[in-house]
Amino acid sequence: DDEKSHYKNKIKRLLKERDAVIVAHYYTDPEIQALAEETGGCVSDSLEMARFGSTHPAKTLLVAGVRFMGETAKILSPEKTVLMPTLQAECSLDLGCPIEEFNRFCDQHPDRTVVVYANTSAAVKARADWVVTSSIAVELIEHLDSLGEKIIWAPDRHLGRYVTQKSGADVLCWQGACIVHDEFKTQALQRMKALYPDAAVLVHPESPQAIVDLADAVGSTSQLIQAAQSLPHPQMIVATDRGIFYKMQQAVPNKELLEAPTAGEGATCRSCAHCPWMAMNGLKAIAEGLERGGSEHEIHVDAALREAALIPLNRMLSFAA
Ligand code: CIZ
Ligand code: SF4
Repeated sequence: DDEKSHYKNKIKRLLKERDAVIVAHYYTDPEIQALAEETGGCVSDSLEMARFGSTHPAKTLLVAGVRFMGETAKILSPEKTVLMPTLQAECSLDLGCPIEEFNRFCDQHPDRTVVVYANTSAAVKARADWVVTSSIAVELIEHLDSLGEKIIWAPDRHLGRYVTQKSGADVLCWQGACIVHDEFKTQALQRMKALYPDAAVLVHPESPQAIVDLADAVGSTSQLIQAAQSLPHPQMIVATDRGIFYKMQQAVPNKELLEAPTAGEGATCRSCAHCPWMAMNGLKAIAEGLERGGSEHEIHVDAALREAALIPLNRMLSFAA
């Protein structure tokens, strides 16, 4: 409608004026992903967002996602201005792993290599030996295990359990969870599988064990999009944020994508399976972020933290390369 096209036009003008590009996550709303694509930005997982932001020549990055993604962009590209639609877009994994407690945890286990998920604050990354995203978590833990290292994993307990099972490594796990993936419901998913016997079940490993056990494919957002292409099934039941449907449907235009159930007993849920913080990245907020910048929109990372966090982040990028 009129208001939307007003904001879209405004955003396009501001992107040019500010020499800016949109770096959007798969979980943002479809219109945000479409706008990122239309304006030469990227839509991807947090690993590719980091890579795209650090290699793109634009002076300004507008990160449509959650705060840790903006911080990562700033750590990798301190010379760039990093703006976000809102700095209030948090993540339950980041919030559930405060640095003081995490430092105490690590101090109690000095013999362990510290591996943290990208969904953490700059301070937690600064304490870590390695940063990982879900797309490389299993490979990295297998690699460290083959070197005989014992591991601290933080913050997602489900992903931690998953990589432990896959690798057989000695992993001590922080007990955080993603409020979106933690909500997928086993019995409702079993009923849905019975209703759609030809469907494959695609699951993000931030989901509970019982959901992972029902999966035909388990993987990061990018890996789930690949699985939707390579599996022969005509329908896909997808257990991750429904924002992923935008890019997944582009990849498999002739397949039917169904949301895995979250709302407990009964039918599938249409209002769940979407991260409330990702949903804060609307058109209006993006326009405001680009127009105003300043303390409500610009990401700053303390110089000492930045230097310390850059080391495990660069290790992640080299390992993934
Ligand atoms: O759950 C998230 O926020 C994910 C999947 C982040 C990422 O690595 O792209
Ligand atoms: Fe964090 Fe979960 Fe939202 Fe991703 S979907 S940003 S892990 S709360």
